[in-house]
Amino acid sequence: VRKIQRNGPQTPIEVEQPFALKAPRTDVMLVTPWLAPIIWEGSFDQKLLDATYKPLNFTIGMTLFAVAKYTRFLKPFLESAEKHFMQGYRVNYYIFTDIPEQVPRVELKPGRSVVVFNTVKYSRWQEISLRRMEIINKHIMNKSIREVDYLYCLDVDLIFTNHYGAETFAPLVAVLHPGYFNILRNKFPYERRPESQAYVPKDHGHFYYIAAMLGGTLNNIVDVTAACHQALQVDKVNGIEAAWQEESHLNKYLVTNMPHKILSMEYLCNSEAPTPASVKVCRFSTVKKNHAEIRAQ
Ligand code: UD2
Repeated sequence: VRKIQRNGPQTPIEVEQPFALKAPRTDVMLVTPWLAPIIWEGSFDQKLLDATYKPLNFTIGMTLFAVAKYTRFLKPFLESAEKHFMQGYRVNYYIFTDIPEQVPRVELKPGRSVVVFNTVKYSRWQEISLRRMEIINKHIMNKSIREVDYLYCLDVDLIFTNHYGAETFAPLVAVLHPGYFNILRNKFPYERRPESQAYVPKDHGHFYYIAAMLGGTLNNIVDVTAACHQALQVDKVNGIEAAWQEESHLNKYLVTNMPHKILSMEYLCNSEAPTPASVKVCRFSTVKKNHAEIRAQ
């Protein structure tokens, strides 16, 4: 894993002057109690970030699972990513599928590539998302995924609708769940049975994160996927499945291993619910789907 240095831009660029006594936004939380930034439109300067990070020539990895009928989401997903995701950076899309012949040919910009890995189709749809942690971990450990500076692990039934770039870089980054950003933590859908490894007591936790996106450096992704995989295995042996499968285990992990950066709901908009007033720009949105029709039987 390459050492990531954060330099300033090589030549000074003109940006609006920030003032210590003037918050760029006053309607939302911009920094957590453990001092991690929360990313919202208006809280960052894209030009300044790109001038800082583009010279470092980063390669960004992305894992995507498209098993059984979910291969149909690949084309719109990749086409939208080519328009909005990490423009001007090198990107490797790592696609895990049981039907490699259904991976579409999408025109990619220079420096961007698709790598396809075969994966098996588990009989239960829950098993497909549950196994992602294990499979991603294995592919980093056996070096099938390497030489990426940041890795993003994403659901495939989504599309990019706006800029999604360097403002999301962090050792470990997670996204606020669009359904639970403004409720008391005792109402978060954490796993509440103490018998599960994903158990979170009602008075614990800070935010509820969505499992459709997890990002970070390879060593951080190795740690989180290993911890979740191990917890999932213990639950399996004990005959218990957490309420929201790997999302419950991810949330449990993030209660104590707090992310270094949090992305607001701009980075995961629910296209089937009204957009909250605080969301000025939707960058990554769910795609309408018929769960019963599409899930593996
Ligand atoms: C939610 C979460 C998801 C995961 C899941 C666990 C959102 C937007 N996503 O998604 O991250 O926590 O709950 O229950 O809230 N997949 C396949 N083939 C299948 C089934 C799933 O490839 O037959 C993959 C695919 O990449 C998909 C992902 O697994 O995007 C998550 O599965 P889902 O989209 O069916 O689950 P969903 O929408 O309930």
